[in-house]
Amino acid sequence: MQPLHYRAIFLSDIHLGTRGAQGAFLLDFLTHTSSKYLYLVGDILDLWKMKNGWYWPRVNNEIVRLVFDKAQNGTRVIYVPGNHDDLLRDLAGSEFNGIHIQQEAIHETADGKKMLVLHGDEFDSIVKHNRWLAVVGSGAYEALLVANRWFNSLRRRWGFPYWSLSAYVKHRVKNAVQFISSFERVVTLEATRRRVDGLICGHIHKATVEKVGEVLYANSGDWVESCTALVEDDAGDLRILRWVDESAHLLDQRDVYETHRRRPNLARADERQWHPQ
Ligand SMILES: [Mn+2]
Repeated sequence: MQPLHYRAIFLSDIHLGTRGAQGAFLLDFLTHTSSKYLYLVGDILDLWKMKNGWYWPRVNNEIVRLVFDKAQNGTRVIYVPGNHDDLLRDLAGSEFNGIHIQQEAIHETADGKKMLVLHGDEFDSIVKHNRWLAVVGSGAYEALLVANRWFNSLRRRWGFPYWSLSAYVKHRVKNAVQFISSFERVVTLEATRRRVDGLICGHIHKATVEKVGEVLYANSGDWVESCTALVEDDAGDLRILRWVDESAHLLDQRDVYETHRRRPNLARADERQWHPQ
């Protein structure tokens, strides 16, 4: 069966190594999609967690193997490290089995837009009132992610699809909203300064594609709460793909063309594909 094909896929803030990482959904996404370019836009491995409480279920190995597989089979994989995997920044300019590590990248879309790709923590010192960022990575945030996991395992047991409690709470916090809008402003100033058409980043766990003035601002979101990817189609259009919400529909649509066969409910993919041991 053919995977869903995109010209480029951007993923960020997967935080592999933490219990919050939604590895099963990510493996499902990587299995069912292919692309010419795959950008890993930082905080992919959570190396901060290596010091204490490194969490590495078997699904993580499958994810890593699949990414290397793609790199060996025609996908150009570019890894732009973030603040949680900043150790890899020392390796910028190197290549490992087809994975190119770069401090930042310029991605040119099919319709010729020049997009600056970086993680986004570069702006932390500029963005004021970043109280939300203090929450990200703190005990309160971890607690929220734990609650989110319990909440969703109950939902799953009762047959409801995945729903991000922590993302919901975050968007209700006024500080977070203020922080996100000032982050977006700073990002777009940087794009103007660098004379690019737009900027692609992660870091704040808030996926979006929007025009801010003349600048196209895109954020690939995260895989600890929202399970989002930024994708570019062959025309050069960028959009956010919310895998948990859209995968069943996208794969169904494809199957109507290909095999006329319905697929099982992907909201249960994590139960079907691997069993923690
Ligand atoms: Mn980050």
